[in-house]
Amino acid sequence: MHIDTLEKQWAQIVLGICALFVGIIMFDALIHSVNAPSNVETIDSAKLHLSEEFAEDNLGVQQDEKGNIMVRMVAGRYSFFPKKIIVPAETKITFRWVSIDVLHGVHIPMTNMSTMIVPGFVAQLDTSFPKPGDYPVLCNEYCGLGHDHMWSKIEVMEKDQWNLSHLSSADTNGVTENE
Ligand SMILES: [Cu+2]
Repeated sequence: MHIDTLEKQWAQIVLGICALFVGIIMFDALIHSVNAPSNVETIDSAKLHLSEEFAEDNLGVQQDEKGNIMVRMVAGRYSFFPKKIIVPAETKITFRWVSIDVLHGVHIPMTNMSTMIVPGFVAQLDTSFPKPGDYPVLCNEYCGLGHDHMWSKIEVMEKDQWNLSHLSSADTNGVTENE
């Protein structure tokens, strides 16, 4: 079969572009751990307050005996609850998000945190904050008239300081011990 030289060159350019895109996706997935959320877990969104895990007292930051940090958050029109949490920088943190009403999204700039929060499902993601500071938590799925105002804040502390504040102010700031 005869293929024109010019056509061959264009085919090579197209294949090259495809290879570049696949390369970028692989690089982000393997090096920056930017992956599609893969946790599938259901929950009754209408009964979150009655559920053991997402009852009000249980929200926010918790740390188990091994030192693993888990954050449980509820999204509802038009905020994320608890309104403010404090976590350490440069530490792996597991976030579990649920919605109390409609579809929401959560995006935290400078991290890999960007996922939908689908009612009826638990969105779980591991992330870490590169440096101390205030990080905005933004809803990136249109959820109603107040969507523009749907945001909250995560305060990220120096790793060493966080341990101290965690011990000294256990019951404030939404920081509690895990039973
Ligand atoms: Cu929203």
